[in-house]
Amino acid sequence: MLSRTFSAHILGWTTLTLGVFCAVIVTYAFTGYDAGDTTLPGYVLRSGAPKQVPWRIITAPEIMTGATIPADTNVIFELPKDSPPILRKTLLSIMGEEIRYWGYCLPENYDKTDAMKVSKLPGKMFLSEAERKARQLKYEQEERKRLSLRPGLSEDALNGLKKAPQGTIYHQFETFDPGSTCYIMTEKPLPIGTDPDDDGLNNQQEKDHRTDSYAPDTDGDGLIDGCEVQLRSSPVKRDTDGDGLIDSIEDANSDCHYFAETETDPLAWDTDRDGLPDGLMKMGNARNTVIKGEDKNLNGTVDEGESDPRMWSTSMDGISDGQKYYQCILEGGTDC
Ligand SMILES: [Ca+2]
Ligand SMILES: [Ca+2]
Ligand SMILES: [Ca+2]
Ligand SMILES: [Ca+2]
Repeated sequence: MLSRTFSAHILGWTTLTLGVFCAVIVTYAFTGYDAGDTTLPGYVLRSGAPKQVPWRIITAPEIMTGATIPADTNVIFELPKDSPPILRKTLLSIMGEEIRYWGYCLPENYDKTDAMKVSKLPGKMFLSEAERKARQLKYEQEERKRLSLRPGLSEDALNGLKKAPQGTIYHQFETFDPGSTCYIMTEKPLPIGTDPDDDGLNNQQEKDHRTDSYAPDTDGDGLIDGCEVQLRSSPVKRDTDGDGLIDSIEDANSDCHYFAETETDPLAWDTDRDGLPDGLMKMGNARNTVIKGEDKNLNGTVDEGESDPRMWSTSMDGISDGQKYYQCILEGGTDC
């Protein structure tokens, strides 16, 4: 009985939204930016679509545990009613910077009869960063082509083309409201999910990275999981490159980016390539092991008796810190 009600409910809103989304697609096709040169909504949008594009529904409970949006599929997803509003970059991960996708959301209390009265579609459209870039490029190319047909137009005027006019690139919101129903089409698989521990990784990404979806900093190194994914350090390893400095010491300002001027590289054990590890590391072979490094007390600052892990030659005399270390050893030094 329960399952019958559930299927009826799913079917109900599927049929309802399918109609609307077909309308969206048709409308979309007439904007003239159908990305016809690429795989993205290309075959959905071209009139007389040559290929059958499958449909898939991702339910609110699936979004709560995490799911993967398949590529080249018409996907409808419903956001849980009792979760807080969620940022696009979290709900769909930060992969939109490289992956082209576009979508459309209907508000929670969407009423079909109201929608039919107005010519404008209810709800709003969202585009990934990569999709916006691609549309911008396409716009510029077309504009360039169109203008170059005009005689006497200077190269400067052509180069002056920067921004597509308002209304060409529709990207209308960054935060998804609870209970809304959305459509999405992506060129590559995308992780989707809620983020109960508020660490910037949705629950599917937490599964993919084997992190704890209820612990913001799974490995306890001081950087939250989402930050480590941006930084490309491991969210399950405190010292990703094994140089003795934990990841949050290397990303000193915790902005999730490696800044070469002031920080050491969390993905390289020898940032300045002077032959000495950033922190302290065991080196050598089974017969002869030495512990060496630059930031010997592993605190992220250059103290008395230490060399700078960001400088090949800390004293700037043309001799590398690594060479100085060997000189010190050869001279019988004990604290090199
Ligand atoms: Ca999370
Ligand atoms: Ca961490
Ligand atoms: Ca390092
Ligand atoms: Ca150095």
